[in-house]
Amino acid sequence: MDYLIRQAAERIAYARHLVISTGAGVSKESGVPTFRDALDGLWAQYDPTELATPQAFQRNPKRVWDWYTYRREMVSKTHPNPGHYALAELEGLLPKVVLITQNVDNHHQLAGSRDIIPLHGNLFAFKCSTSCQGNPTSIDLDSLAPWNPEDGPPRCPYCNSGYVRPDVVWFHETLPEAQLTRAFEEAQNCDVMLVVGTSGAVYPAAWIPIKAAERGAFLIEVNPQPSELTRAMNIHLAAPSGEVLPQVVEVVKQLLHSS
Ligand code: BV8
Repeated sequence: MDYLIRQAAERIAYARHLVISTGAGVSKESGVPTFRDALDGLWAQYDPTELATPQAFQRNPKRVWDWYTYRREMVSKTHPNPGHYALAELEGLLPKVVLITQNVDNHHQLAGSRDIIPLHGNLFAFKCSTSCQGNPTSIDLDSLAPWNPEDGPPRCPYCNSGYVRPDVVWFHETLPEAQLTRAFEEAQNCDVMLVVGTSGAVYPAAWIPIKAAERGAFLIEVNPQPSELTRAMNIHLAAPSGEVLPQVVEVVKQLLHSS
């Protein structure tokens, strides 16, 4: 593994334009379960891809709202891990670093990454389910009059008819166009891409590393398991990101310091 870490660090240290693409695995060591981890207790009986849909919210707003409340409360007790901080540190070491994330837990922001493209929204942001003032009709939950949580989500304060919902991208919903367009542009212009903690199972996010590879970028994957993207990788560091990313960044710093 040390040899591969050195190989990866050499590519990253001299990258002109590094793009980082992360999935839920980068937050695993923070204690945030990935979609594929069975959630405990009440939620273990539900398939997340069934709950994270507009249809599920339409059918049973309270169940979906309660699932997100459970996840928000769980995530708010967790913190960025050394992997998040290592990725944030790269921004100050290299000429251009852009971080694309599928995650909605806000940990990259908390760890100090600045140039972030959030593809799937944010667990701690809210909007009107009918986009009554345009998409998104952002809502500050703390500014709402108290409501009875037994009744499920509160009503939108603007139209009082739509429900308040999490500002995340559900399955069968399109991703925010500006974010997706920029993510593909960055992927097609980078010379090195670091893919961390994603199964590559969800589209269109899974296309992003493929676009980079098609343009000749050097791809490095960090994932204890092979993913659906491993075949496209030049290097696969088969280790937890919280352990191996700090080691990679340490070698990057040595290389930059000695050059
Ligand atoms: C859309 C936010 C247009 C919500 C999420 C082709 C093209 C376009 C669309 C599709 C397509 N084929 C199918 C589709 C439809 C669908 C899709 O992709 N379905 C999949 C299931 C096949 N895509 C969509 O619906 C997208 N919308 O394209 O709009 C459209 C419109 C109508 C009809 C068709 C198309 C919207 C997708 C976004 C969904 N929202 N999240 C919320 O969070 O509640 S997706 C959610 O699941 C995550 O954001 C993440 O993206 C995804 C996967 O989650 P996880 O499994 O938890 O994480 P990940 O996959 O990253 O795997 C964890 C990895 O970590 C593993 O590999 C593991 O080994 C690794 N790991 C574990 N420990 C560690 C680790 N790695 C490092 N260190 C460790 N310690």
